[in-house]
Amino acid sequence: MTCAVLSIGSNLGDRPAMLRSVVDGLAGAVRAVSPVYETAPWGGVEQDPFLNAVVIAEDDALDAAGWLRRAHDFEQAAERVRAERWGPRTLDVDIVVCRVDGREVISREETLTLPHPRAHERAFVLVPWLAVDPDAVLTVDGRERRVDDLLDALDAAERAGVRRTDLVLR
Ligand code: PH2
Ligand code: MG
Ligand code: MG
Repeated sequence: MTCAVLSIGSNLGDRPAMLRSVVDGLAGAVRAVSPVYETAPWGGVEQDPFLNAVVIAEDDALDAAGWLRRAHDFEQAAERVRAERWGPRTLDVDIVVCRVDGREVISREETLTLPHPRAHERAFVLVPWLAVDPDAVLTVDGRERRVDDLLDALDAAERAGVRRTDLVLR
């Protein structure tokens, strides 16, 4: 069994439709979809707010590289625009963690770093993830950490930048 926690985000174009394209595309592989949050841009680039959500998906046919290909396919279908690092984009699909038969995949490849190296610093990932998995854990610097503890450790300002909306993705 392979399972992926996907962080999806958009701040250009029809933002809800961009996020829905991922949930619709994953179809029967979807196990959980978080609420949608409007989030202050992270990373220091001045830009419009994002919509973010987390999707948990399972598909025995995909390994970590397979999930990465799927993520890129969704981004390409959204005609992803991405001029600068951490800048505006129609759709970003990041793999936060991937598990194969219950074991977390650790990858240091240039094209795929798992778990996502900055997920633990981002309330826009941790808040939606906790909404669908209150016991979520994430390996940070080789140590398994509870995601609720990681969120508590962030600045209040970072957490306050993540606001739940009434949008529903499925
Ligand atoms: N994605 C980025 C850069 N900054 N900020 C928020 N709030 N949400 C994002 O999804 C996001 C971001 C580039 O991946
Ligand atoms: Mg990203
Ligand atoms: Mg990305």
